Amino acid sequence: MAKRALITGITGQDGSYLAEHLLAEGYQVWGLVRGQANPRKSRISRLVSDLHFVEGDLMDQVSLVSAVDFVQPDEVYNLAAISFVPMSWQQPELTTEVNGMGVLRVLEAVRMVCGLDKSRPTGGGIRFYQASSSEMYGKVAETPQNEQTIFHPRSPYGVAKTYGHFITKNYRESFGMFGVSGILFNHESPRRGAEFVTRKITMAVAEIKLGMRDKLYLGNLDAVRDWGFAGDYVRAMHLMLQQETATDYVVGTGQMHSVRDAVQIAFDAVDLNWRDYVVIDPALVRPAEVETLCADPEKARAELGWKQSVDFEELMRMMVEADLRKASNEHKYSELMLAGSW
Ligand code: NDP
Ligand code: GDR
Repeated sequence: MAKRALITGITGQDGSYLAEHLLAEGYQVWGLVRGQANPRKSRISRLVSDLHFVEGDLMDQVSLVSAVDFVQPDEVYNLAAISFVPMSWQQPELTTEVNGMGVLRVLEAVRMVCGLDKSRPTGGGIRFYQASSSEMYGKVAETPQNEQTIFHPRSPYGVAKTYGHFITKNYRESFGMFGVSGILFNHESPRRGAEFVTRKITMAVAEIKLGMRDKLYLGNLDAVRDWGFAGDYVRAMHLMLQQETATDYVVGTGQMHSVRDAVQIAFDAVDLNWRDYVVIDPALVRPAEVETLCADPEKARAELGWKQSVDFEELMRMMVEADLRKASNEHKYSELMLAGSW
């Protein structure tokens, strides 16, 4: 019998890559989806015939219990979240509800369906993955950051993720649940949301190259991140749930780059000078910035055998190429529309 996986956040960047990976591994893959005719299903449209869907929302405990009970999964991957950090200052309560309390609700759904308690310390059969984040480190105490580094989150997003992280650990310690948190550093792809800095840059570069616009507005160019490819990171999520013991892992490349480096690589890829196009907009600077993040992924490498297959330059070029193809198709389409030949 094929293993069953339930993915919350399946319509997101990571959900789409994880669904592909688990299908390739022979899983029956279920996605928790919310809302009517969810417009974001486009990321997984080519997989739709291979996937199964169940309705639910991280704000609604009953829907989560019903979903877990209906699917009877072997593995639950909790990827759903409000994931754009600046939004967490505008909607701190909603962010805390979804990214913090939402984790508790999924854990409770798993616990209720399994009837987990101390008399069943192996965890009742459902393994749980929580999408923790390097944003929990925030104002870093040491570089690089590993599983022991102290958290000092700098946004309502980071604070809520820290709650999700510890409640997962607590359910592991309290109920013997097989619950793990992957502390993942930034990972990107051509499917990355348009508001995140790498994709914002690559979309702008493509449109500038095609003459569709002439400026790119950015905030802090000095921020440093450890950026990897999302397709690599979902392999680590899966591997974490295949181990004998549940424990948390840091996943990242161990390489640091600034936003300025990302800009430079992307503009170089189309032979343009970024200084002619980039404008600093102080409104895009965050109330409390995370200046520098860099992973120490040694434990994931040693215990999971995980390593990245795409480096930062390749990643940025891959994204520029994908956005050039996309923008040029849209450009051709609008020219045909204007010429009245469509
Ligand atoms: P995305 O923003 O692309 O996807 C977020 C997903 O969460 C969407 O599928 C969205 O569904 C879903 N969602 C939001 N609110 C709810 C809700 N109330 N109930 C159910 N589903 C909801 O994020 P990513 O794929 O980039 O990230 C996946 C997870 O990993 C997130 O938890 C993120 O915080 C975390 N993370 C991401 C990192 C990264 O660099 N990408 C690094 C570290 C952690 P809908 O389509 O309905 O809006
Ligand atoms: P981050 O990613 O906040 O690290 O969270 P993002 O790409 O939004 O920002 C990275 C850095 O770039 C700086 N920056 C800008 N960012 C955006 N979005 N837009 C700009 O114009 C801009 N200019 C400079 C930011 O200040 C920041 O320092 C991502 C999300 O996927 C989270 O969900 C995840 O938990 C973390 O990565 C790890």
